[in-house]
Amino acid sequence: MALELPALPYEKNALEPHMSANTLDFHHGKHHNAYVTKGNELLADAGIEGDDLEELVRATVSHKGPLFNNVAQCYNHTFFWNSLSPTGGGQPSGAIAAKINEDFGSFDAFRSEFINGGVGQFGSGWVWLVAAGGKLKVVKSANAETPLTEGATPILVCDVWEHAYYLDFQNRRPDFLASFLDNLVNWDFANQNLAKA
Ligand code: MN3
Repeated sequence: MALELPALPYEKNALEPHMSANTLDFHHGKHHNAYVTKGNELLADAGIEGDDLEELVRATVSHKGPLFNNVAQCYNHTFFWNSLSPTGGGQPSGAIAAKINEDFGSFDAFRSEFINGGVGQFGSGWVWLVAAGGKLKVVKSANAETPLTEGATPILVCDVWEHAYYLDFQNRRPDFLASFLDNLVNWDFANQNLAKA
């Protein structure tokens, strides 16, 4: 399969005022699209094929460098768009709510750990909620790195590259992370991923 730019699962202005259509124009239409274009060139050069995006990420991890970076960024961004919802944010419900309480002690403890993880990622990267070894954990990854290749099941992700928030929040990454959790995070998607973990 070739990499493709997926349609956003909501209208471009549907996340306003928390994430602007302008941010999505650049972030989805330019940044993500550039990873698709470059990733397809490098996959063709390397003669690597796969049936789905996760398989391509696993097939390129040993290559490191631009090939893995562009393919993994396609996976990470697609996962990020699905981690957002116009009706998201706030307290979780369902199985993910109980599991967060079990593994972090409380929703507030999880919320602090997730925000601190994103703030503490020096430079570009991602902060994730993952399931690993039967437990939920907050992990961060640098640049294009993804817990998919570390044996963990991704549950949610927030992009903390500056391009994810600079147009809306300028340098205020902590405010962006708080807004992600309070206004946008898609707990239905988290529950779907937890069910597969
Ligand atoms: Mn990004």
